[in-house]
Amino acid sequence: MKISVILPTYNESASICQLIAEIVKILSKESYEYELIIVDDNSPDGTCQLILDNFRDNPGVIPILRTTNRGLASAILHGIRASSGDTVVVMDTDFNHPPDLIPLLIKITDYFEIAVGSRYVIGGGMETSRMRYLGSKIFNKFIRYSLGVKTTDNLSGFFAFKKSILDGLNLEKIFYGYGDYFIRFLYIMQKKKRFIHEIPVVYKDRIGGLSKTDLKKELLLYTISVLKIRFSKSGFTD
Ligand SMILES: Nc1nc2c(ncn2[C@@H]2O[C@H](COP(=O)(O)OP(=O)(O)OP(=O)(O)O)[C@@H](O)[C@H]2O)c(=O)[nH]1
Ligand SMILES: [Mg+2]
Repeated sequence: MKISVILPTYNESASICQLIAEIVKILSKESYEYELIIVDDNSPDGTCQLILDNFRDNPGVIPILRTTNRGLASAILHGIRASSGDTVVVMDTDFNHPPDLIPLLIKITDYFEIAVGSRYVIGGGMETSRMRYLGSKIFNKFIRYSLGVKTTDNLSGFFAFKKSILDGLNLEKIFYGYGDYFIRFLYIMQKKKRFIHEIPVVYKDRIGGLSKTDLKKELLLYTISVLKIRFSKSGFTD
């Protein structure tokens, strides 16, 4: 089994080298064949060059520099398409998503097709402000009830899956925008009756650099995304 870890970056020079080093250590310890695909959207802070300078000797660390496109979801899709593993892990690159949970997510994909790190199952949480946690929790309930999905964290973005589940899907219809791609991904996978298992994750605070998330803008974008799925004639599954 080969693992492909997809790491989207925009101005993550403060944490990316530490993150890559930790993931390499974790996957090597588990004796997995692996590749880390970092998709950088030409970060002005030189994230991509920093990776080249530090990991040139490791063929399993593959930075991709995108200069014509920008955006979280399309970067993830770009990484998935460039990957050669049969199990894919997707995560943020600022330590919000704790890398030590990667082996558990991978193990779960032996039994379920998709493993998701959730802040809203027992044991999960967020180290950030209580307001942000509560706001996100309430919004996730809105997603669940609007779309009739069982998953509790539809904005997680920390997940692992068998790549074969993407076969035959129109991925451009899912992987666009920002964190809302994950709402579409989980919705379509549940419509297709894929086996999904959520494990508790406590989001850490980013360890450096600046947030790319504009909460008000994302809230509006995510609400529109949910309503589009809810009211699409085909139920978004064709
Ligand atoms: N390639 C690429 N990655 C992006 C882009 N925007 C954000 N990212 C990455 O997506 C992840 C999530 O972005 P963050 O800024 O951490 O968003 P957030 O987690 O909501 O905000 P924080 O609470 O500050 O961590 C990070 O790993 C970013 O580097 C983009 O346009 N292109
Ligand atoms: Mg973050």
